[in-house]
Amino acid sequence: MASASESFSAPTTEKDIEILNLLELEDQARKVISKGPFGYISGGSGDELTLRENIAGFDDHMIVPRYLTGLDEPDISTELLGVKVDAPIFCPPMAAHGLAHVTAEAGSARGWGDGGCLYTMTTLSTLPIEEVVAASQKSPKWFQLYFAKDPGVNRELIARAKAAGATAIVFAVDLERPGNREADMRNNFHFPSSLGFPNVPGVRRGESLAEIMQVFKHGLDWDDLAFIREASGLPVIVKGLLSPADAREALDHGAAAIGVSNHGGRQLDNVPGSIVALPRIAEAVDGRIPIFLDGGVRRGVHVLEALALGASAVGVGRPTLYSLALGGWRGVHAMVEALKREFALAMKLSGVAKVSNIGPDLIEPRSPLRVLARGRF
Ligand code: LAC
Repeated sequence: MASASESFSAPTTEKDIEILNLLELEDQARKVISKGPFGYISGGSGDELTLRENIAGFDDHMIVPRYLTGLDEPDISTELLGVKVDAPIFCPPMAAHGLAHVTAEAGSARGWGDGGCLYTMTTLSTLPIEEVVAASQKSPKWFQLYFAKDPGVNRELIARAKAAGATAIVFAVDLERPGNREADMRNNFHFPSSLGFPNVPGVRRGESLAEIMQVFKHGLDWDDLAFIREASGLPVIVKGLLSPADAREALDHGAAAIGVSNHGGRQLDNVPGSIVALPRIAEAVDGRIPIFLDGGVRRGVHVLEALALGASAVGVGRPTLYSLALGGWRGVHAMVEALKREFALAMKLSGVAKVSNIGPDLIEPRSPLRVLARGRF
């Protein structure tokens, strides 16, 4: 289709990378990922208000540390829906890792798995579910489902994910059609025809995301959650919620967890940053089921803040693809370890011994005037 897609080649480097912080990975990755794919990965929708708010929203709270607690080394391990992990960070669902590196999802899953963390396999991965799992036996896995029009396809995908060891299904509810992504329009971005989406019959090579999404159901409703629960027998995380009312609906319809997310600022623009939406959702859920959050997590203190506001763990999306592009699985592993180190340091310096001790008493809101004064709005 688009001529740019025909000349596509993904980075191949496999090496440890030096990471000062996760924010800097984007500029480094821009130099090695082709223009169209980089625009697709990094871009948000519309004016990218939500894309920016995802990170900036973390400024709205301050951490209030405690001292003389006798704490030496904090324990950063935790449990996600019954699965033990080394840290409350995970790889959230993202499509087409093959845009960032030749090893694609196999590289990302291995990097996260070697870091002792959970990886989310996806419907729109550029490798089959089974190959992703084979490359990363160590890591626990969830499977993200885009709900196909054909129920047989959904059953088949769920069965394969279960056979591959997925312990939960992530039902992504916020992308029946792509948001207003101007970078993709400017670049006339279509997925390169050298990359396929082997998990989903009916998705052709060289298509745009809007074309691909024709395979999936438009007009999703709560019955579709019931279908997934019944077909999988697994806990289902309803991902993409920003409204407390939807969180209550999800609870009523048997969701095992809520994924607070605005799809990386790629869907509707000018919705709240994930961390901004979290407190009201946490209030609605009131501890009955876990809440996971993704969007804008770049710092150890961000992880701490999200957990203090009610999340059980946080997904770290774009930095996964950037570190994959820069160093393959070794790059991803380095990124995961860097964030674990920052998070452990944040726990240590705020006097928190274990993840389950992180609570609302650890933070306080920054005054709205201070936030305004920095020109955020
Ligand atoms: C995205 C999808 C496919 O491009 O998750 O945001």
